Amino acid sequence: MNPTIETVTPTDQFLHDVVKGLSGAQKTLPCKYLYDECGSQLFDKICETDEYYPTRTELGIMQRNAKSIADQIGSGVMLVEYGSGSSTKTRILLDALDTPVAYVPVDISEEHLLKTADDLRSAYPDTEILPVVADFTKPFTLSQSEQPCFHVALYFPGSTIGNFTPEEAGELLKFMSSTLGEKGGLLIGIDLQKEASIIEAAYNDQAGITAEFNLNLLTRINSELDGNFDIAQFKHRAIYNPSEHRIEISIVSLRDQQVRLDDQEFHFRTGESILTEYSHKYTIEGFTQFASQFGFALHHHWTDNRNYFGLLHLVLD
Ligand code: AVI
Repeated sequence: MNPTIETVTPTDQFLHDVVKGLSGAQKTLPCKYLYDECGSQLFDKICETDEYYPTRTELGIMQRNAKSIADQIGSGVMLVEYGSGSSTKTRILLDALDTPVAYVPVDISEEHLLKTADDLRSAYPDTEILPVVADFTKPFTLSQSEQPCFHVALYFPGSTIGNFTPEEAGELLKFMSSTLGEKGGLLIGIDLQKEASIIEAAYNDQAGITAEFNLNLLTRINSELDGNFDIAQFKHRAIYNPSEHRIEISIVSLRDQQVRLDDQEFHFRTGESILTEYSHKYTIEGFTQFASQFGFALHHHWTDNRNYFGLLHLVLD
């Protein structure tokens, strides 16, 4: 007799994570679920708002320093990107690098990944494009390039590391250091600490796109998990916590209410929050110190004239 193989579908996993998150004393929802198709489109719109400075600041750093960044990375590299959403920045890098052997985008979203890979294949015929469908926070196998590659450069732009708690970020750095060979390096973007009002404005844009992005998580729960959140009875909140150096993004209940999900009821008090995302802000020195615990040393860094954003090239010590 065949053994029963139990598979956990993405919907089962989503339901499990949502129920677990809403059952704690502080309700939470994992930020990775913010990015369904609608959420990803809203995120792209956030990046275009006047207030959200990180994307355009990082892009400016890449454009102004492409040659110097490419020189630091060196020739004949296999460039591995964690996430594949930033093809504008990737192209700046691929254009500047000396004979990159392969480009390996790693992303959980297969459709988006394969589309990006196809576009890059036509634009860079001399570089092998080897997409990997995987959750980069878990161990995965790197594809082998046909040509010999001298070293691996991990590219983690967008200050996505800031969305991880320090414990999770440490796990990821540990895992990255085990992926890199001796001569490899990590090129990582981090959002830098600055006046709280500038950070808060970036996560509370006037046009309300960040609010829409955040509340879309409830819409997603309603449609995919048959929930009955009344979206109009919740609001977006983003506050900077100066002692933890992070923006804390939540969804706040506007009244006392019950929500049904699957066969369970969840109660919300007026003013009760669901924490949906952290976005940590670092200093160059603080992040360097943090990364040193996992064997990395700062090789070079680039920033903008306002010191809003940092791009760090770290190598294994
Ligand atoms: C993807 N990540 C780096 C964004 C950030 O700034 O932390 C996510 C975001 N959430 C709301 N606005 C932007």
